Amino acid sequence: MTSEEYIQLEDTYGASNYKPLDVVIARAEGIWVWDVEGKKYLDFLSAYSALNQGHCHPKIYQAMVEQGKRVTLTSRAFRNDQLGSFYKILSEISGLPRVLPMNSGAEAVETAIKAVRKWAYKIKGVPENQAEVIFCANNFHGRTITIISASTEEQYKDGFGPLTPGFKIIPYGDSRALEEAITPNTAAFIVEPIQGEGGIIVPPAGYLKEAEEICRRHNVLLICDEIQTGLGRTGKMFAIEHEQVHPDGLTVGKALSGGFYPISAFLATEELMSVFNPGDHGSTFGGNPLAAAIGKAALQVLLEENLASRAAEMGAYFMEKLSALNSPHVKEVRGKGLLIGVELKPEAGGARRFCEALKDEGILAKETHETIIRFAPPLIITKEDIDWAMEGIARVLA
Ligand code: IF1
Repeated sequence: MTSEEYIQLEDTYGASNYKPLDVVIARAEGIWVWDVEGKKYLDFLSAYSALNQGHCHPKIYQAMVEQGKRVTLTSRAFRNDQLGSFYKILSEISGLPRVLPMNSGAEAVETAIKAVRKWAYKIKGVPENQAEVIFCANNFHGRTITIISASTEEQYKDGFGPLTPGFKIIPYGDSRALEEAITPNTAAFIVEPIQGEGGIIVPPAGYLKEAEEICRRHNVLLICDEIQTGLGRTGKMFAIEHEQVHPDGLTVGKALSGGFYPISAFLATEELMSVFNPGDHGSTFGGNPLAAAIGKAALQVLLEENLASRAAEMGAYFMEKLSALNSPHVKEVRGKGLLIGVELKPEAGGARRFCEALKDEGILAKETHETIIRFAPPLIITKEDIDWAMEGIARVLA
């Protein structure tokens, strides 16, 4: 079958909830993917940062196959021999003592929202059903009805009401706005260290640290959503490390499995996680032994290959090259590590057509918010790979 035939088949049966680039990927390895005609592309999206280790990493694959022969699913009604060691490595790298394993990022965020609300009622003493959670404008934390209730993107909410109450929205990067939004009923502030979908928005230096101090002062929990910024992407294992921020809770997902399997988790302090009693919360696949084995291997690869510091080095190199282009279409190059956004000027006609042109150069990148091209390759990318890509990027941005 040709790409066109695959597209036709997909469009005959599928819901049209995405508008993908028309590249039909049949094989992937490391930073490269091949379409059904055998054309090769460099993957600058990494499935929105779920492939920090690169496509089909052999070590993670090996762990999946080995565990897949032993036992894949026990449910949490029973125990298994993989979960405890997965908890341990995740707790050690995050510095948080307790782990609640889930599957998708949204489920980890939902877990965090449940935890902070219950903490407000049972520990802070907020009156029942009065807990408030503060989010930032332009946030992205997932697609469930509760999570989109905190979104400022109209399209994400349109037609899905009635929405979940109890959320307040403040501008991103403004710690005074945070302090002003806090009331005696505030349970938590949930924030991305860098806004991904929002357009790779890096907050002012010191913002997260100020937010941490304000939350501590007002007995409000700080939850950082590191589902996209975590696991090496911004040049540290977690983006909060850039400012030595210590949140009460953290959500992780995406690269937690190296792209092999949906794995996410909510990590928290003893006090916050203590709100969950047996039977309060869970999921059929949450904490399954196959996920745990894959997750352990995915984390070991990050550590053994020093992917966080590689992201810092390669990201600095790549951003310097992008800025040096001095493209007439580019308004700003921003980001941290290998989470990079190139914002185009309004008169450039939108990022989509640049992404189409990049595809013809063998480069897969995705636009966000109309005018921004996101560049987030696997963290294993080398300077030679970047130099190769820069030739095509330079032609398109010229
Ligand atoms: C889509 C965006 C990125 C996330 C953060 C939680 C989640 C995500 C910071 C939920 C997921 C994905 C969702 C995917 C595209 C992608 C995305 F464009 F939607 F916003 F990365 F920026 N917190 N982001 O980035 O995790 O439930 O998806 O596992 O919905 O199109 P999930």
